[in-house]
Amino acid sequence: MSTYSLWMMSSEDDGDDDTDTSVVVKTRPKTKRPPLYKVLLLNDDYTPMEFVVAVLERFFGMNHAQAFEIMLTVHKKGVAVVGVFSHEIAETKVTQVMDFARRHQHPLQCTMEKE
Ligand code: TYC
Repeated sequence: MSTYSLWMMSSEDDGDDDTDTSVVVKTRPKTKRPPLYKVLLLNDDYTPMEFVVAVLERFFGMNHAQAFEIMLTVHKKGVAVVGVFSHEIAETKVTQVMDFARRHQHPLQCTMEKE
């Protein structure tokens, strides 16, 4: 919030202008950026590839080619980061994916972790 602080340089300043050695010093306004969270998609043996592609298109705004590529990465490596968001948005994405998977009776898992 504060941009400036006032440092009194004279120990015997009686308020007269002639001895006032005050100096204005800049301080850093320490505004911390909120932490970011990775949303991870996990591989399993049962969820159809096309369902995962649809999830990535629907909830992560990927086009079909991007979605297919990320799906294949998860399939081969076991896990991939599918997005990085604020805590609230990441939580929403995880909930949306888990609800969608459950509704379609697929065991797809989606989690989040602090970056
Ligand atoms: N391994 C699944 C299959 O062979 C496909 C799959 C990919 C599942 C990515 C989950 O997050 C996943 N049908």
